Amino acid sequence: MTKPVTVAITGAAGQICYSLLFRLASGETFGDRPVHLRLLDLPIAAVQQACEGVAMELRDCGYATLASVTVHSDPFEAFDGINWALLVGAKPRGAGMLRKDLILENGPIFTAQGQAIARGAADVRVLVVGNPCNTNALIAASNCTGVPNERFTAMTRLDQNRAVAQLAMKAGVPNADVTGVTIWGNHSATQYPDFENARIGGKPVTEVITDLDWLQNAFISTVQQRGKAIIDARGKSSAASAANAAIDHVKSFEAATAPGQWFSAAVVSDGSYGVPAGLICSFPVSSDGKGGFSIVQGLEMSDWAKAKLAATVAELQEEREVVGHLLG
Ligand code: NAX
Repeated sequence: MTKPVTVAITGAAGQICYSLLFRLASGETFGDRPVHLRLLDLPIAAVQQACEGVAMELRDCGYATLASVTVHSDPFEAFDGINWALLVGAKPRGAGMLRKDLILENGPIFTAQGQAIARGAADVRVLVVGNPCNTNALIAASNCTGVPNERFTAMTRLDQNRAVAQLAMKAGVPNADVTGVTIWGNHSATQYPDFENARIGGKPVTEVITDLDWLQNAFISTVQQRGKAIIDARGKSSAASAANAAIDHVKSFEAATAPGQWFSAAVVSDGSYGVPAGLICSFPVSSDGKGGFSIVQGLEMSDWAKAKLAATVAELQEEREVVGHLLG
């Protein structure tokens, strides 16, 4: 019999989770493994009731792979014995709110959840989606005694998927032809989407898209600003595409990465590419499919690209200073 997987998801009453939970339960993410879902959200009656409604709908799908779904307001209860924690829940950035204020507002959520994961879960992997996700992952990891920092990751897969789509559209090819796209740094407007190491139909991107000005300017800023563009167009932040990226992230860590390929995820730096050790920074990552992963080494970067990486790493360092008092 295949081994069950227990997944806790925070922010379960929110809009990303409404697109995410069904794809965790359906077999799409974990194959034929029975899935136990723990839905965690705030201890507010209306919020808990909304979670119960989502749980009812999950049951109503009749998925062969959904073993159980439970609703929680206590993180210690929700994180007990889990295999994956998907930390989606956070307060959204309000109008006129500075990034620093958002960091200080959401940081404490991740100190408490880090402590709860430490108490409950010996064999857990964590994906932080709630923003600012890199720094929130750093806070959770540093408050989670006994769980290695390597188990904490943050989501830049949506940025990677956005970059793939932009390159494919510009080149007039299917998305599947675009490979080797890396998002470096922070999931923020300073992120660096790397086209220098990406390929289209097996050729370097710069051989297929010869407009270097477009690559260095319009392409990068479109990916960096895509979240805002979605809010402007839809009146709400990305939800289905964010859920899709979270599924991609989990699947990529669960599977063995094909030789010579990689995916983007924010993971704890070991000093690779000059990124200070300990920062949760987006890198090219390769998974061994057995719970281990490595930062892919040896990608070449022009001086122009190195400056882009330095800028986004500087922002991560500033964020680490802002939350210094929350780091355990
Ligand atoms: P919603 O506002 O729809 O839902 C958030 C949910 O989190 C709410 O149900 C709220 O009650 C819950 N919540 C708040 N504090 C909590 C806590 N301490 N414990 C448990 N639940 C808690 O937001 P949604 O659109 O679902 O977005 C969730 C987060 O994802 C936001 O922080 C957002 O900024 C972030 N995003 C991250 C992305 C990424 O690529 N890393 C992209 C999409 C999205 O912007």
